[in-house]
Amino acid sequence: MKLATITEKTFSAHETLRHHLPLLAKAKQVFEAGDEVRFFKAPGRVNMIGEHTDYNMCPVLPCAVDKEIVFCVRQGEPGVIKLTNVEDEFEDISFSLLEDIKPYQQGHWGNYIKAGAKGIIGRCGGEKLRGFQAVISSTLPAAVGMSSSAALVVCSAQVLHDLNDLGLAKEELADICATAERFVGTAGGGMDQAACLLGRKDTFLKIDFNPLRVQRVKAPPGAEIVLCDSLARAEKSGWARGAYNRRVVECRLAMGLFKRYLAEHGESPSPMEYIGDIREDILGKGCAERVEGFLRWLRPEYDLAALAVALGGEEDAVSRDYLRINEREYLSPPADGFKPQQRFRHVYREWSRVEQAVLSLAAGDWRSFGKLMDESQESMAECYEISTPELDELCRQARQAGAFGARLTGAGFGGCVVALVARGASGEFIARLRDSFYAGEDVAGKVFVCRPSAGAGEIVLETSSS
Ligand code: NG1
Repeated sequence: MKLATITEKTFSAHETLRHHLPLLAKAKQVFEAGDEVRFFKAPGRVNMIGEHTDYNMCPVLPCAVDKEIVFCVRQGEPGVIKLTNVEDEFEDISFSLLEDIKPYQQGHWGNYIKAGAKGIIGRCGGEKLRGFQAVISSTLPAAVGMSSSAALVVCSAQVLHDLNDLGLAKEELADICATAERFVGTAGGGMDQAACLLGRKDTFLKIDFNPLRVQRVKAPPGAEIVLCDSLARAEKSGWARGAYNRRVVECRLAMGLFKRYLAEHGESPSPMEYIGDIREDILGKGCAERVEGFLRWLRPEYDLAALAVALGGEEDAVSRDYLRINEREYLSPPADGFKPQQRFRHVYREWSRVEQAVLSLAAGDWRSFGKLMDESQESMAECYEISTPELDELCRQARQAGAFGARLTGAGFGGCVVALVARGASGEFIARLRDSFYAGEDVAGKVFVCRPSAGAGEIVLETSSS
């Protein structure tokens, strides 16, 4: 569609684009009136339950939501990507797909765009790819646990994919984007990219990994999702990255120790790599009993020397085999010791909560669902140590204000709480939280209702006058 034919009226009439009016004005400044443009969106996600389970190949239960990043795209010079953000605080970026793509400094927003491009190049090669120029706009808050980072990665990959007619399945694109986002430095799992790409209106997604599988579950018609910002920030490109990567390593260590435990108890080795492999079809009957025995066998904390003894190797070998984050980095052992027992306990039980949550949804039992959310929060605070005093307090006040359940959502260490509230009661719920947690201040943009929405893809504008 020619840019000149797109009016403010067209934008305002569209259910998504009407939230991105500054995008049209900016595109008209940056592009020529005669340019053919296309629009793409990538939504954020809210994870309802199943936290820090994805990189352990255990299931999650998120939904894509109605807050998103939108790209207005025109074809660019071959092999070059250029981006302008509607927000002036984000500088313009430009890079070539034909050279080795090096990251900007840590925390730069352009790294997520580069990650998406790198993912596509890694899968399809970069030589023949058409480049693009885009102006981008977002209604997705950053660093609150709604995966704005994954939305950028996915949108960049989706645009390259569609402009070049690459014909990949959404599931494959999700896997590519999940691997690609590690370019930014977190050893993350695959939940965010899968939720962003595979979302559907009024639907929760039960996502299993290795291989990626999605079961679509109807979102509770009798309940609403309310997101509440704890106002504490956890920049995953900053300090929270180390705290996140530590959990990934501790789970890896827990699996190494689990295999040692089984060997010490006379079991022959089985092909297990992740906590999600602790299943009857791999391990045989009696998984839960073995897990209970293992939890009793583990010590609460291990330093590197104790790990070497428990794993039966040298300290150097433990570092090499377990502490690696990416090609460049290894985790430094934490001063308070590794805590595989607590981490394992959270993940294994959280997995079971996800399975139960799906059953509660099918039964229309939002109260049970809410109770599972509360248990998840307790486990994240006590065992996984990813909650904060603000998040704990906000969850408590959300329950007092009438939520069926409330828990932090996303990586933790700050960001948002997700609360499940009876349909029609969100107004009263928000007012009560405003008066308590937010001490009567304006909560616009801090507490809001989210709706499960469609996943990433092209937005087609019908006609210039519609
Ligand atoms: P967010 O909230 O987007 O930082 C992170 C990981 C997920 C998942 C959750 C915890 C990335 C890109 N995302 O999400 O894979 O592990 O934490 O459940 O690392």
